[in-house]
This record gives sequence, C-alpha cells and structure tokens, in this order.
Amino acid sequence: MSRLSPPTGPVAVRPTPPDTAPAGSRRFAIRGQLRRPLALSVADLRERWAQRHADVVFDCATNGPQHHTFEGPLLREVVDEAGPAFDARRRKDRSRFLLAVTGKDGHHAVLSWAELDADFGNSPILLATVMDGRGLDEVGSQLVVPSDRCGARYISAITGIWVGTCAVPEERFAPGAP
Ligand SMILES: Nc1nc2c(c(=O)[nH]1)N[C@H]1C(S)=C(S)[C@@H](COP(=O)(O)O)O[C@H]1N2
Ligand SMILES: [Mo]
Repeated sequence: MSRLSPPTGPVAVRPTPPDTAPAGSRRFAIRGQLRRPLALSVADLRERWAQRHADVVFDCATNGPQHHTFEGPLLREVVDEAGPAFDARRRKDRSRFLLAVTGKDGHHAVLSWAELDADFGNSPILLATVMDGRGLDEVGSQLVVPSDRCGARYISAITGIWVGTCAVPEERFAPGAP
C-alpha cells in the first residue's frame, strides 16, 4: 500500500512540456510592473528596434581585459515598449524603478531605470543580437553595459528581465535619534 494519500479533489496532472522550441526562436520574458509584458526572441530584437553598435573593453577578475563588438537595440527602447508602470512625465516616479536581468545559468544583476533614462545616466545599454559578428539567435541575447568597467553585468543567454520598484522598509523618523 502506498504511504502517499491519494489526491483529494481535482488535480490537473500535466507534465511540463520539454522546451521543444528551436533554440533560435526561444523567447525571454520582460515582466513585472508593466502595462504590456513582452516575450521576445533575438530575431524580434533585431527586427523591431533600431540596431546600435558598441565596441567595448571590460575587465574580468578571472580572465583579464576582454574586447568585443556588439549590435542590438537600446534596452531603454525595448522596455519602453513594455510600458513601465510609472508616470513617464515625472522624473521622480521613473527614478524609483529597477531592472533585474537573469541569464540561463541563474546569474543575475540589477540596473536602475535611471542608468538608462535620458534625463539621468543616459547609458547606451544594449540587448545584443550580434556579438563579434555572430548572431546570438541560438545562445540568447546578452546585456551590454559600455559604461561598466568590469564584465559582471554583461549577462549572457538572457532568460528574463523583471522591471519594477522594490519595497523599501519604512524609515521611522525619530527626531533626535542618532
Ligand atoms: N549568464 C552569465 N553571464 C555572465 C556571467 C555569468 O556567470 N553568467 N559572467 C559575467 C562576467 S563576470 C564576465 S567578465 C563576462 C565575460 O565572461 P566570460 O569570459 O565567461 O564570457 O560575462 C558576464 N556574463
Ligand atoms: Mo568576470
């Protein structure tokens, strides 16, 4: 006799389908506090937005300096299309937003919206479609952060981007407190 009790009530037991999509058409999600979340392939990034070029050198703690060229759209223009849930006319509202970018191996890093925003850092951060002349359709898009000195945020094989604000623990304002 099984020691597991039988399921009570209706249980939808559906095996998770294996990821059968051909590697080149695999999509990553742009999700979070957005009006129009997106699911995009590298081909979508290439076809739907203007492509920029970046010639970069970044330093890696383990491998030393690396030089690469990239093509791809501005992260700002792609995320703009997803409609971040801020009041676009208010800089202070925009300045509360973060982006968390995750790679296939789980490596992830955060950016602030203000880094990309033309009224703040105006950094030309890209979602690469091409690296060193080779399409990234099979591997997945790579984050390109030309303003970074080191490579840690050049996240490869992107599987998701989350956009939103984080809840900051409330400050208790106590006059006279140290
Ligand atoms: N998905 C993913 N992207 C990543 C990393 C990683 O561990 N996972 N390492 C970063 C680091 S530390 C560097 S220096 C650059 C270049 O790393 P590579 O030489 O392993 O390509 O990729 C970055 N992108
Ligand atoms: Mo690195």
